[in-house]
Amino acid sequence: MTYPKILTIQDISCVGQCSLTVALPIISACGIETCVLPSAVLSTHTAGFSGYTFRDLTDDMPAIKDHWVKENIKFDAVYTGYLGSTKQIEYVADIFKANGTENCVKIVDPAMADNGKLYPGFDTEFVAAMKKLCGEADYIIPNITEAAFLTDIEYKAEYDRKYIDDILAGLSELGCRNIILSGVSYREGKTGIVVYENGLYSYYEHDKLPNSCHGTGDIYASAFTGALVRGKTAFEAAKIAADYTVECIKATAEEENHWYGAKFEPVLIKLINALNQ
Ligand code: PXL
Repeated sequence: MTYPKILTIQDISCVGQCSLTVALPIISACGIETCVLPSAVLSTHTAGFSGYTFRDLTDDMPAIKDHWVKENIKFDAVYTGYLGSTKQIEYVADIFKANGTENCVKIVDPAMADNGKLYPGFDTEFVAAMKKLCGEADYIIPNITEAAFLTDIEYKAEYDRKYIDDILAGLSELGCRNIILSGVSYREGKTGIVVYENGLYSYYEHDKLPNSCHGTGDIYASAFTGALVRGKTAFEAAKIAADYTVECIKATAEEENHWYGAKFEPVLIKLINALNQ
């Protein structure tokens, strides 16, 4: 990959520092050409705002794909985030096949749930389709809630290593080769990332900050994707993305009223520096 080209498929929440408004700047800052396919346009994200607009772009996807096929446009990596409908998940699988280079890296963030609950608008049919898509991915990046839905294992806020091992086994059964499981905390004041590559477990632990903000999952997945495509190993990419996300949360804690997203912009330079080390 001399000058890699990524396609990222997720919604545009016009306001809210999540999905495409996070993925596009972060992956671009990693020095990678970033193409986008918006899955939906919302006036804001759905976590904490009410009365948001939602324009589903599912029906536009096949024609966009066909145009790219006609123009012989191929992507070295495809990274998916929040998808707007079950049908869209099927279209994404078509894009994996039709628009990926021979060694295209497929990264799926099954962005659909957090804190034990599905996001508004998602149902069991969507979860079933997401299970299939995860089976086709090279890397999946769920949090524990998403992993619990994907494996039909009961969500627990407190757990031990055995619970995590069961989740990893369940995710592997879907067909995922590499699993990046975020928000795994085994002790007070700490949290971390499990990197499970072809059955091998490793763990990067870092401080758990007292404040949390919306959109950090998208920041994490975008930074991971950027670092991976820049040639870092999965573990290095997981570490770089975790350290960057922590910096974003710290930057956000300085302002009380910034509840809807994380201030990822001022600390982008730290991500770039980490990539160049
Ligand atoms: O950050 C995930 C996300 C992305 N897009 C939309 C969302 C959410 C989470 O709530 O609502 C529209």
